[in-house]
Amino acid sequence: MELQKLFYDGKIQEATSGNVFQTINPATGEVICNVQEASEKDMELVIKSAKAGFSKWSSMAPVERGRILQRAASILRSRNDELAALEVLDTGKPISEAMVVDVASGADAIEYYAGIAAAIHGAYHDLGSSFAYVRRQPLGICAGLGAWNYPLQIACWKSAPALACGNAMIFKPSELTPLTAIKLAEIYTEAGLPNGVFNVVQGSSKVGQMLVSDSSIAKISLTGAVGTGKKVMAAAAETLKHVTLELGGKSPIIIFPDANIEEAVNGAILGNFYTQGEVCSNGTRVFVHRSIKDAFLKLLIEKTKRLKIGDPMNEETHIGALISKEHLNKVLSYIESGKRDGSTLCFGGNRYHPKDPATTNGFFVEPTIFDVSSDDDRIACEEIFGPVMTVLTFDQEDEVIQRANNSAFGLAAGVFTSDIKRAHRVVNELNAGVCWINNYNITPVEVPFGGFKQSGIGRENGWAAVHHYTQMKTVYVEMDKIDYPYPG
Ligand code: TXE
Repeated sequence: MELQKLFYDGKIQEATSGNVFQTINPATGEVICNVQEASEKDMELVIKSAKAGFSKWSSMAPVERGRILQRAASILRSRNDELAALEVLDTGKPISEAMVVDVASGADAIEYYAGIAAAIHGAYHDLGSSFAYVRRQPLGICAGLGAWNYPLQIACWKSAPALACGNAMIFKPSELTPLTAIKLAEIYTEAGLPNGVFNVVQGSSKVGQMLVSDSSIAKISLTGAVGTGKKVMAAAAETLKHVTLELGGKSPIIIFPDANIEEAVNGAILGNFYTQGEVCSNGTRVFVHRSIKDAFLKLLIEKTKRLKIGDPMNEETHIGALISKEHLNKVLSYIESGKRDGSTLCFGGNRYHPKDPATTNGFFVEPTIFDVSSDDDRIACEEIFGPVMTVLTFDQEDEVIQRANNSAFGLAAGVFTSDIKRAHRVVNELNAGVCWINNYNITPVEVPFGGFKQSGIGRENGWAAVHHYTQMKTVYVEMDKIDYPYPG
């Protein structure tokens, strides 16, 4: 694949840093291509382009902005298969997922915010002899910092509301998955987006830091690790930027005795092994009531045995490759710590080498299930970000709520029960930004997504994102006269 570059002023541009980095195919361990890293000089040109783009875009009628975004959504959908294959090449995730989730969920977001663009409104306040109105205005140039698990979806989830609200965006994909954000930039341009409104820069955290520290940038939206969120928020304070953070999690799934066990097993598999476990909202602490624990584990292992690991481009594959050798080793080290801590390894627990010579050196690990005896074990507390499920046993409702909430994270939670009162009673007590009852990881763009506590700040999707990508201006209109303010 050809050398990857930057995108600003409506077209592909050479970077001038002289630095290139490689992007690796996780399924084979081979280099896909080189990517140019942006320099400070490049960033100045990108910001200049974004300023020009913002000026044009923010003065356009919102309904026209919506029309351009609608066109972008339909072009994106028309290129689903090509972009899904490219995302698989870059991330190692199975094609069976990318074909139905990654591009489609990005297009859904662009389509949803295209419809909202002309509906963004303020308020009118009758003050008697005078009146006031409140209007929502764009922030200016917003920066998106992407993670590597859903590169194209993240680029869409950040750019769609930003652009619908009249902002310009500079997006930096993760250095581990640089390939699809540029395609989105080309699609936006083809749809009629003015030059400079959506720009893509490539590089590591060094380039991310250039964005966070630049005073021309009004807002940062990050998806990434908790540690990164803290660094970005601290650095953004220097120029008092708006910040939204989508960070990690170690979310609970709670399965009560009256749950449909097969559906609970399906939910636990969906919430732990889909995208080989590289999903921030995964329910990796599965609390199962003691009375159904054996039946749950038996069916879970039976279904997990059927999962096929291997070449992500094979439509039969369920478990693809982890993003990098380093990440594979991180996940394997957690598995080893689980074995050392005395948890019972019920299934998996090893690196996997497909027989196919093309993928035998890929970064594969078996879907792994631990029956954990202590909530304090590392594998039951820390985000592993791989296909490693910890199963914990509980007896009482108030006990499991306390244990589920006993985490620095608060991203998501799942509750499986057929008792509707219990479902809402428990969800009411869970400290999590997104909760699912009798399902898991379903994230329609219409509803907000984001976490409590260390899992982040702010929300993506839904109308909530409009509040994060606009600022309110109050206008007071005097219809009478103004008197001299002092007596006499
Ligand atoms: O995130 P990183 P990565 C978590 C998960 C995973 C970890 C690493 O725990 O193990 O994040 O994933 C840029 N200033 N999630 O590498 O390292 C960086 O270049 C400015 C959860 O994706 O946090 C990248 O573009 N920018 C997540 C982006 O920030 C900086 C999904 C994220 O990088 C920066 C994926 C800095 N100081 C991983 N440091 C989710 N919530 O879905 C890094 N970056």
